[in-house]
Amino acid sequence: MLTQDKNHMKPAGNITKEDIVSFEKEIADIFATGAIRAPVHLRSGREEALIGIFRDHKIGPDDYVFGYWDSHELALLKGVPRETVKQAICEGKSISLCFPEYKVLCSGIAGSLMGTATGVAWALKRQKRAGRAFIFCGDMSAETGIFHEAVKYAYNFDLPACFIVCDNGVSVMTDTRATWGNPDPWFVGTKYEKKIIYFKYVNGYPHSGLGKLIKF
Ligand SMILES: Cc1ncc(C[n+]2csc(CCOP(=O)(O)OP(=O)(O)O)c2C)c(N)n1
Repeated sequence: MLTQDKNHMKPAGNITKEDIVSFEKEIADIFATGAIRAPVHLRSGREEALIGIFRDHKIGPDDYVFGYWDSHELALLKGVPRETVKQAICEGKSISLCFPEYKVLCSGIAGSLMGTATGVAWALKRQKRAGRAFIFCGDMSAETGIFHEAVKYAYNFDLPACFIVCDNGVSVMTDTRATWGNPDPWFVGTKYEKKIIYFKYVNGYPHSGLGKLIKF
């Protein structure tokens, strides 16, 4: 069953790249007016990769999606109506979008939720319930100890968990690869790749905001 976007009357599975691009542009324009009195993290350049992951893995109503400060696209792709996501962002919740009724749970704290998501996957398996946990994070987040622990646990117990690493090369403005002294993420060539989806992209927006001072 596909979730309906009430405002656009469009099934979540039919969200297009153009839908996502226009949504981020709409939020950027609102943010530029100073009407949103909180951080906003806009993203572009990974629309097709994310759409492909939701499509190929048939991410649906039973599945949980965990994300971080940059989760506008995830909420839309999971089926949260466009106007609902927009309203939450305008209320200042862009950095930690949570729509429990759609099983979308996000946090602005780097490294958080990895254990939560793994625990959800553990519970789903133990209770023999349908659904999986999908955890979307950035390249620097994927270098944290808690990411390694969560992937290791999910792998060892073959939990229904999938970690998606969206690599834009930087942590805010710090070069992730230079920081760790390796051209590849730590998991490349390890058995843990089985639990990880990895792709690179170039973010068309600054890490946060619009790259200029916005007065509220
Ligand atoms: C515990 C904690 N420390 C620092 C920050 C500040 N912070 C926000 S995003 C970010 C960069 C994370 O880099 P990455 O995981 O690659 O994410 P992306 O570049 O995709 O946003 C940092 C350090 C934070 N949110 N939480």
